[in-house]
Amino acid sequence: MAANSQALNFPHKKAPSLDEFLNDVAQRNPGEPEFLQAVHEVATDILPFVADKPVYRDLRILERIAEPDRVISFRVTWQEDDGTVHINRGYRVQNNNAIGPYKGGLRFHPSVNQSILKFLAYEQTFKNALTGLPMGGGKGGSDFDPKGRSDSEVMRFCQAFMSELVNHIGPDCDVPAGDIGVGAREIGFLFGQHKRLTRQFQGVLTGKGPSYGGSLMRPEATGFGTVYMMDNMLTHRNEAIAGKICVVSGSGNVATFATQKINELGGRVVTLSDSTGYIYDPDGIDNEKLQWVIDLKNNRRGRISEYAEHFGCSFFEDERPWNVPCDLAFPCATQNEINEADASHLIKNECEAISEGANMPTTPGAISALQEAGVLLAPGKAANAGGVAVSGLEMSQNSQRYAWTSQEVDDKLKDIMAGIHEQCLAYGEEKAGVNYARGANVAGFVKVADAMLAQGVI
Ligand code: NDP
Ligand code: 2IT
Repeated sequence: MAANSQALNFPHKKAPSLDEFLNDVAQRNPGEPEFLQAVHEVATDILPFVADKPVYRDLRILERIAEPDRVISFRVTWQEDDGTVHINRGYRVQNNNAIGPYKGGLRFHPSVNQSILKFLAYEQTFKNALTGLPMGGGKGGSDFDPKGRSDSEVMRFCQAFMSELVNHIGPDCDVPAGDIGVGAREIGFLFGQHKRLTRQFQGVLTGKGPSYGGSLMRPEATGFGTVYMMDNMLTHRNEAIAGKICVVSGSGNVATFATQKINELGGRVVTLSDSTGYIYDPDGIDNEKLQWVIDLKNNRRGRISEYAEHFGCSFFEDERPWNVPCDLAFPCATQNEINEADASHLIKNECEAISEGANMPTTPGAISALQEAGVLLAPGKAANAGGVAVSGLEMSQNSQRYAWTSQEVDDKLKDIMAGIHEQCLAYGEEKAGVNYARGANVAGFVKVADAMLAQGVI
């Protein structure tokens, strides 16, 4: 095998210890705590795995994935409606394209910086591998805050952002999509500007509207997929979502569609949140109330506290929902939203399982505590992969100049999530139960690593 013969040309190298590896990454990436956190979490599982596999170890596959192929940053200048000039910073991190074109979302949020986008692009590399579709890992975005901006301001920002990004993306090179702060409205403006600049109608973005090449079910895919992952985990132990009390954080794309699918499967969602706090509705957020939330967030662009006023329930300002008693938890807002104190509440309340709709929502200390307590934990790179999976299906449909029905896409999404669950079992089954985090890390790594080996030292 070509990969083995390459390895034979290398002198035997001792695998670095976890500390040596992390010190090296820390020195090369100062001031990037989120990136280091993501690399640490994967390395903890992969270094022992490669220790007796010289073909991966000597060719330094893990070290290569932890150095993005490139990080592009650029100025974005745009004007407010009153003429005020604003300067933001835009980024695209192209982490790894061993198994396909770079693929991953764009995040518009004031917290965005290089560390956050590097962690997201790194995670995306393993996540995309788990889907079984040919997509490499990338992520991008800007510290632009769409909150409180008019549609025309958002449009001008998107046009300015795309005027630079256009130089770095393409349907066979890098295909962005949405993430926090980037939904259907923003994708539409970005697509329009890309088309204007290139004079090409291309599948260069996913999450497009269905009238211009978007896949049916892409809006639903991440939230639905996160619930399918939970369903797979529970089915594996002969249980079901029906009748379970569910705590969901966030109230955006992922949280709302996760809530819809939980309702359909007979669970009861009692919380939603945003950056100002959470609402607790013990009667459950049924589909009628959920439609009200979707309108609040997508059209009126209001705050979740308005739900408590409208439906007469409690709002907890500046708090997160993890101390609410629950059977199942679905963090669907942002990174590091479950810390050790939150984990101890979940454990005390006998939460059984967590499916991460968000990327890296659980801190390392919280992960250890939850795993030790026997709480099932599906990591974001497995549990929220349904979104990018349907993005991959959107790329396939664009290439074929064809559109599948909602049912066809949903069936494929279910199969993909079942396949991800199987891969987690294949590499994560342990005496004490299934370590889904380890299973996802190793399965994702093996796929990317084998492609890198086949393609030589580049
Ligand atoms: P949205 O912008 O639609 O919604 C984000 C939600 O999270 C909002 O309720 C927002 O509240 C809340 N939120 C964002 N930042 C913070 C913060 N710092 N503290 C507290 N709450 C916060 O984004 P998505 O639903 O698309 O994304 C949610 C998560 O899911 C992210 O981690 C994203 O990376 C991940 N994800 C998204 C996918 C997708 O397809 N969209 C795919 C896979 C993962 P507020 O409105 O107040 O800011
Ligand atoms: O984190 C993610 O997987 C996403 N934001 C979706 C990426 C995509 O390309 O659909």
